[in-house]
Amino acid sequence: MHLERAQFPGDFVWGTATAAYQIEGAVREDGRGPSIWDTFSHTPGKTRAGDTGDVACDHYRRYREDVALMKGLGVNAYRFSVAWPRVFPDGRTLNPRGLDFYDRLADALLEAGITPWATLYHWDLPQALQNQGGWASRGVVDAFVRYADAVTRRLGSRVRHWITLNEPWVFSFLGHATGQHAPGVRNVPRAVQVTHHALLAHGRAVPVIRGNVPGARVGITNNYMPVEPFSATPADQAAARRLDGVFNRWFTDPLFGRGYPEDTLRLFRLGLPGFLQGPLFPPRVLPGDLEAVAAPLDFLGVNFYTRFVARARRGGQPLGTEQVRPEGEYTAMGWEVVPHALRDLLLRLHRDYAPKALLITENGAAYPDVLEQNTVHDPARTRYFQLHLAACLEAIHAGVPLKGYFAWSLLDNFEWAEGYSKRFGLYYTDYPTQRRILKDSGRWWREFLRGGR
Ligand code: GBH
Repeated sequence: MHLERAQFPGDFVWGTATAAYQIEGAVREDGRGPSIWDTFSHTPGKTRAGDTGDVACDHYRRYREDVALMKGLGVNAYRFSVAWPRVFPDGRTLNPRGLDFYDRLADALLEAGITPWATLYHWDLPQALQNQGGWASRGVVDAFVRYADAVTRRLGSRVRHWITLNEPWVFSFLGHATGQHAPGVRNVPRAVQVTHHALLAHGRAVPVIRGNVPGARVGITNNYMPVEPFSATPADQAAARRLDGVFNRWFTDPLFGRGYPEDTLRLFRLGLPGFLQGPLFPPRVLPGDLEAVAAPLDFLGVNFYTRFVARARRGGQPLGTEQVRPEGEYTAMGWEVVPHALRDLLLRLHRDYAPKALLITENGAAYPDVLEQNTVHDPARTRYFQLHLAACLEAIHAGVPLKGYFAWSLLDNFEWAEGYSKRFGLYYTDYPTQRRILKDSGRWWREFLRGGR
């Protein structure tokens, strides 16, 4: 495949991404308090093989080495997340030592010529706040704003790029409806309230961040799952439209001033047989909330991994909806490889919402990597990146203001409920020794990024 860096705009943002709980370890260092992921991963039966983030990639101690790895790859940006429980260990008392780490990290990145992009929340809520109701309680909004304020005051002179939340769909529904993620709550009827608190926390934090950071660039990252109908029948098209509301529009319409989509609101009241057993309560939205959620964004962050093919459940209840898994290529996560869905998604977000800028804040794939003779041959991952970068180029040529791409992930790490069994890294992490070994796909990235320079 002919793909060159020079085909992309000269000021394109090229980065890798990680998240605090997935890589840092050092869970008791420098006054850090427990997060809901510490509690969840230490609860028997919640993660594969009982894996936890206690040590992870030991990045908290090895961050200098990891910055050097990024420099070696030739990226010009790095997306990381700040661990809320390092900053507010008990949920309300500021712990400056927790911020010292991100201070050192930011300096190390800048020194290496790498622009830091910080995510404030990548799923590690302080356990103390969970004990007060967590995302299900409206009090979380003020707690998040205080946290965002503290972090951006401290880092704002050096970190200009801020992402408030990572994937509110995931932590709302997997955390509070299916219980596959922390805090492991299975309360489908109340899960929609969580989505509103998340979006409200985001919206209220945006002006606070702008106030603290000269020349701030502020956005949010959603996971997007384009939904395609299994067939052209009206029933399957309606099924796809239903899930598109639940996955995508619910988390995007309100950001762009349209409030919550009516059809999805109606659907929540009825429930989606085969998907979310209803009824789900509509969110309690107070006057002023929707205006706050719609705070103007500098960019919309897109995490893309796969699509969803939907069809109406045959002979079932009227709103029955189910997933179809077409023949094709799948990753080790069981996610279908469908690059055209990324191009279509970018075109659609541009057409329907016209954000000032779009960035791919995560894209990548897990494959069953094997370390042999100090290398990992992972041609499928290289191809995954190439195909998705080609899809990005098509979108750019069609006029989409796509400004950057972050590969998930810099190195193999704690893959949430899947523990260490799934590897997404450009570097292989040898957990017993904490050695990082560049995979073939990482080599490909290095050559790609070197070209056109
Ligand atoms: C991201 O979430 C996270 O931000 C990151 O921390 C994580 O390590 C990374 O992805 C890899 O998992 O089974 O066909 O229904 C990913 C969000 C949501 C993407 C669910 C795939 C389900 C696909 N995911 N989705 S399917």
